[in-house]
Amino acid sequence: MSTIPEQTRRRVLQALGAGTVLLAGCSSSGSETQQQATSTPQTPSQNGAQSTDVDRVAADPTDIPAPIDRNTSETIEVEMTTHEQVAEIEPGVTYEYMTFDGQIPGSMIRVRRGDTVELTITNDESNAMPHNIDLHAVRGPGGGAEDSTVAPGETATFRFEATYPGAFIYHCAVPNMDYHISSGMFGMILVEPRDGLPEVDHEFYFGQQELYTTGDTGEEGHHDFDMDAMAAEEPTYVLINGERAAITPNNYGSPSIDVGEDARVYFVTGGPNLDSSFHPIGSVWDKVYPQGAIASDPHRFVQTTPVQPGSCAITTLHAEVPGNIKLVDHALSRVARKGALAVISREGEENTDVYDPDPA
Ligand SMILES: [Cu+2]
Repeated sequence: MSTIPEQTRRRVLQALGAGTVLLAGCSSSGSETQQQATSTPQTPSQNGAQSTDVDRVAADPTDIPAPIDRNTSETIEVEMTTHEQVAEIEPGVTYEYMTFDGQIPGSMIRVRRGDTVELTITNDESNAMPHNIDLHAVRGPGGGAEDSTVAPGETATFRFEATYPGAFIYHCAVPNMDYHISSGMFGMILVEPRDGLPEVDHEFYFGQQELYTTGDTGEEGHHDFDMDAMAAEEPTYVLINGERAAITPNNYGSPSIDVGEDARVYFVTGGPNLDSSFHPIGSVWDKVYPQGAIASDPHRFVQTTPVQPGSCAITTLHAEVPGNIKLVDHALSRVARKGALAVISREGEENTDVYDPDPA
């Protein structure tokens, strides 16, 4: 079985030649970093949940940069930090996640077409593994990955011009990238068109990934990563924002919009392997920009839009009646059994022309 993180880490580090290849071209002190990169991580207990490093890895779907309101190009400095942190997938079930900026999906980067982005990535010194970042908004080797690989404690910077608009995934791209993405290392960079996006009342940000663990779904205790389950593409969990039903009224709460308002939803699928069949139960996507291709005309009145691993969608919905909208992967066993659920609530007066729950 190739399931124990310690073994995995050793293999990753071995494969990468951590302390030699990794350190070439990086800016911080080599010997210190090598020591950290090859140190033995804590061996997790198989019999009980671990103590958590953080209470939450689920990104707040409303915590995104404001729409861009300028008509000139700028140089945007972006700083990101990678983390390896134990948190709960659901109550009583712990896992050692990997994240950009401690959240899943990672912090949204928002720039304007023509901007220059100076991206600095720091691998937190408490980590055990190397990380990097590949952004699909980058024309360059590995989407930046080749020049951003950092061992624990190191920092790297590269610069690129956002030459084309759209919503693009970014993800870790070290050799075991599928393991890192499954563990949470993905997010979105939004490159707005020069003229910006149409105004909406609300914007929300969600991301889906599937997690492959040694435990069964819901089995209390600490779960390690399961390479064999990943190779078979049989996940234990399918998650929106990194935890089971994280953004729902019974968990961290749901964002709400009023009847009459529009919301734009940015959605990124990390995978590493499964498509999302992204559907709003109780509504429709009034507009969809498939694959986040905002330079094209949107599709109209779409029920379910596929969002493949390594891709995004930009969708909008209009609230005409009150009540919850459940955001799901319409491969519904992933919702009923594996956790892929988020909620946007609609508040306001009934509109019985559109929907009458109790006609006389
Ligand atoms: Cu990584």
